[in-house]
Amino acid sequence: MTAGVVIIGGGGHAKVVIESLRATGESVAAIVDADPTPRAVLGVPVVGDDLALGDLRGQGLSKLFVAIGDNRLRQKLAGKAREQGFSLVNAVHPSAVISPSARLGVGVAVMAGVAINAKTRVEDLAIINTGAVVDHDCRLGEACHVGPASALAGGVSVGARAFLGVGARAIPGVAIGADAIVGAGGVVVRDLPDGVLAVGVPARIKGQIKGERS
Ligand code: JB2
Repeated sequence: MTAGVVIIGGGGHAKVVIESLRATGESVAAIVDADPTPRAVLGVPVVGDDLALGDLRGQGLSKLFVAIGDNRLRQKLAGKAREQGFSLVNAVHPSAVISPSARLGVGVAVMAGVAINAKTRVEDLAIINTGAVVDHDCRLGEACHVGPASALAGGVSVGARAFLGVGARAIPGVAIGADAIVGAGGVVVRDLPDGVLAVGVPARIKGQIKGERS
């Protein structure tokens, strides 16, 4: 077993990632999950927990994707995988439309039906979820998550590990801080500081997210 992508995490996000990878002709070799109970996820064997990564690397597997929705945990696990010599691949569904002038980092998930427009930059480990629209000149920070059917107008910036819930929107040029959360359907019309929870239309700050989530 020397070909194929190793997946960290065997939950809901992994299912979508596995099908995106397969849709581009990539094979998926194995999953490691905190619950190492032997099983298969969409036909991919769960071979152990994160301690199994060393063996998989030893078998010659080198490509890896962290399919964990929690932004901070995804970032942490990606760092550990890189230390073990894995290279992070992207999972970009073939139905996504990505501008030739957009730039993607590594470990990025771009799900079915996404549009990413000119000169947008997507940093490592970001998730652009199903049907999201990201217009021109946006900057999506490391390990952020733009939820399903979200829409960002031109020039929006999203901080590292920020999370936009399903159907969230942002008007042109606003900046959403690192670790901020925008609730489902929220419409961001002015800048949001780091670490706040904002909900509603227009999105209003409801509080500060305390401590590290992982
Ligand atoms: O440290 C870990 C670890 N912690 C949790 N290492 C590894 N290898 N696996 C870990 N896990 C595993 O991640 C859990 O045992 C579980 O199997 C999986 C998380 O699955 P869950 O379905 O709860 O969440 P998800 O991250 O796959 O999906 C979330 O994020 C997506 C973006 C959900 O909110 C989805 O609805 C969402 N689409």
